[in-house]
Amino acid sequence: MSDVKITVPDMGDFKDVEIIEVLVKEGQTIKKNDSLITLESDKSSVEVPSSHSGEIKKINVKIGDKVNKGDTILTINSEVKEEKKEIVKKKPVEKKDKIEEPKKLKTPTPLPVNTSPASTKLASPKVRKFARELGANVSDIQGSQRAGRISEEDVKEFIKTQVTVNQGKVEKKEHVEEYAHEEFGQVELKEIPRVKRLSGPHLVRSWTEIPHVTQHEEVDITEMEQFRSSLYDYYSGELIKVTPLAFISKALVSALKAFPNFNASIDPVQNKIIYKKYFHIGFAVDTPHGLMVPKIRNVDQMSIKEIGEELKKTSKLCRELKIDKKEFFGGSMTISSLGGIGGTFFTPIINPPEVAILGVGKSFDKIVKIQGKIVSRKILPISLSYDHRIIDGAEGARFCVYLSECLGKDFAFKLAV
Ligand code: CAO
Repeated sequence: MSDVKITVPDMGDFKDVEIIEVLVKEGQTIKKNDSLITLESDKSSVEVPSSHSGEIKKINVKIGDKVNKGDTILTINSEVKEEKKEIVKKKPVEKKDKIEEPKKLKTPTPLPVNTSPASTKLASPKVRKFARELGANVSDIQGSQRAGRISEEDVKEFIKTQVTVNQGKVEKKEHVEEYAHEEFGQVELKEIPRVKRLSGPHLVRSWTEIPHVTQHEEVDITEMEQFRSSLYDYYSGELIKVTPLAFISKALVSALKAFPNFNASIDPVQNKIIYKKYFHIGFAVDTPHGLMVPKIRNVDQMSIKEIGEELKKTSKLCRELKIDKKEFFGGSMTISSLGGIGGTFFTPIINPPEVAILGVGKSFDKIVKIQGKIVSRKILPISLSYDHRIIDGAEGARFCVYLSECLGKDFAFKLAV
């Protein structure tokens, strides 16, 4: 066993390339050719493979670092004392919608390197080839396997969403504007940010494959808001700042316990419903890089204060691009809260494989008549979208009513359960 430094290989004209993904962790045992990091220049993406097998002792780089040839990526405790020096080649693929065959390289390339935006996705060479043959870009495909790996089935499903069958012929849907935008005035062309590029096809799939129903509700949160603004730390006497989202998360867990169909996923292969026994809530986080939806695990076991802290911590990790990719998977249901920004009702798009999503707007004061008296109440607008294949309208309405009760005047009793 000896320590081996794995360095950034010669990548031709790649200079100061940014690391967009670190695909391994310290302590992890890796095999030769396992991908270590993904580099992205303005032309292409490259996965750098390991030249040795062994256990990772130290990772010297992080997402966002800019690296050059010879920079140390990591040190591994290798079983093999001397292996062939790593030579990594670049097979840049232009960032186009269509995947093109990589150009022939001038120098021999002993290690396989995945390149192009597609390489940021996990998929076997066979699946990549299959996708290429069908004219699909694997970077557009959502993987259903462990860690988001793409299977042949995922490629087929993706193709189904991209084509229409016309008299037996398969045609790719491509809309071309009748007039170019420039014909109407000055325009500017920019790259679509990476996170948006990745989430776009996922949203299209959800919107086109899932029959969405959205139910809107005005929830009276007057008492909950009075309580929230009066939260003080027992020992320090300081005001505890928790946003309504922490209470809403807790209420959502109660509703998920009462309505298990909402904490479920459809298994299209076995044609069955998977009921989840855990309560991992996803949160839509607005970041400069685009929308991300990390999960907060086991929310049922957390206090409102803990949920508030976890929300802050997780959204910070997203905004700094330090969140682990796995945290975007394995959720029960998602909350998309625009309450900190403004607006009332909207149509949130379900985040598959989940079957429902809760949209939250900004609370407002409303004059209402209660028991013959005109009073002002604090109202929270919510919008619940659900998959009509497994949740029917009556259940959707009952879920909203239940959720409203959990946030209503008896919230303290309801949430304590
Ligand atoms: N009604 C009224 N006020 C609200 C509110 C609501 N529903 N929700 C939050 N607020 C208040 C908070 O109390 C806080 O007030 P103070 O500054 O006085 O403390 C302020 O708005 C800002 O809250 P926040 O947005 O920073 O915190 P949060 O816990 O509510 O949300 C997070 C955290 C990560 C969800 C949020 O920052 C975010 O990114 N939201 C955007 C989500 C999004 O883009 N969804 C759309 C997805 S579909 O494209």
